[in-house]
Amino acid sequence: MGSSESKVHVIYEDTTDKDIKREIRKEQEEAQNKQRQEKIKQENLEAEFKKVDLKRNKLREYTFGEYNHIESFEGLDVLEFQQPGAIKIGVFGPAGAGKSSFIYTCERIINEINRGTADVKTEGGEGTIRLMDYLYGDWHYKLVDTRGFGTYGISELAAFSNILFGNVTVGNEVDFNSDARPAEVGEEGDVFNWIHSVVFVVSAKDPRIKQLETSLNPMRKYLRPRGIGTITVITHRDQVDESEIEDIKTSVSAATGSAINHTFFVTNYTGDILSQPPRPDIEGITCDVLTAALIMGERYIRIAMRKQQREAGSGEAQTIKTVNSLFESLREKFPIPEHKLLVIERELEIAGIYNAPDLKEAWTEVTERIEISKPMQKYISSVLSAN
Ligand SMILES: Nc1nc2c(ncn2[C@@H]2O[C@H](COP(=O)(O)OP(=O)(O)OP(=O)(O)O)[C@@H](O)[C@H]2O)c(=O)[nH]1
Ligand SMILES: [Mg+2]
Repeated sequence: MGSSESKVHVIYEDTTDKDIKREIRKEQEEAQNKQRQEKIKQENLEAEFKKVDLKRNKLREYTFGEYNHIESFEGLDVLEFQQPGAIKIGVFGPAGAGKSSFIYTCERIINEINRGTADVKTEGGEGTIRLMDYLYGDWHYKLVDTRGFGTYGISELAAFSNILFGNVTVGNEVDFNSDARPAEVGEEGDVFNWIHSVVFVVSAKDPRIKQLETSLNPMRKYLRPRGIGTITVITHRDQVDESEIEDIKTSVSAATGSAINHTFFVTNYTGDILSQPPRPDIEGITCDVLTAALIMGERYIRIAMRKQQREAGSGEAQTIKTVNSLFESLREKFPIPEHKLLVIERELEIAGIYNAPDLKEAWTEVTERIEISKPMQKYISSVLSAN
């Protein structure tokens, strides 16, 4: 072998120590990362709870008239609404939809108690039969739990209307088989005893959800001419896929007649999760529902009291003109294409304005916020001043 052949020296370095150190560093970094993420998660959760607390406190300190310009109630005796439990939020919907669970959830949030008192259906149980009110406290509103709809026939419509106008008193059974008829215009009595805000509750898992638009037709037809706007709560969000949410919302909002921004998708607190810590997602949205219901309630009380004031002045029953019928009379007078008015009607609905008195009162604000051409503004204000 030639001398050109050189020996290769392989030096073995003991890297065990280095590897261990690297491993330790990696573990430390991972632990720090995890800690940082936990901290961010905790901070986010605290921020969410702070937001919920603001909403909750606002609801606990709420006094009647706060959500509308108080001047818009001028000349109306609203003093009796400024006391605990005065504004009644009625909770209606199909049997087993989650009405009582929604109330139970509200009780947990507003009253901050660990166990709500609402009568939630248990396995094999019968569900709610009697009209009951909940949410006792200093708050100026309460929630009224009702019996679930099943047949949507005339007797259920009659019971619905009699609850709305205070003819079924708390503690009494809701009779779905009586031959009573729905309360007619002029038969409604004292506004103070009415239900002032209607919340429809529908389960996203209701097997009859597709038929609901037809089933609820009589209720929608009853509410519309009376100028009663509604809020909708879709329950069981925990049991549907995120991708289905928008479609369900659209079809349920068409069924109940609530505007899309008055349609809320919720998960209720139910028996199983009671022992779990409070959830800001559940609490935030539930507070939003109650706030929307109070806004609608105030408006309804205002138009109902104004209507009764006019009736007392004129000595005859008056009907409330809806935005839809107002626009129909506009089209009879002027050659306006229907679609142009439909767009405005939809915008007004989103703003929670369903009837002529509301539109009249909010008119300046409406012209500032909704795009309506000058000639169209003139047409609308001409029919408004005639109403
Ligand atoms: N997973 C889940 N279950 C719910 C939700 N809301 C209600 N439930 C369950 O649905 C069932 C019916 O709920 P209730 O609150 O009694 O329904 P209801 O509308 O008051 O029923 P009736 O009084 O019979 O008309 C109960 O077993 C609840 O635990 C929800 O958001 N998610
Ligand atoms: Mg119930």
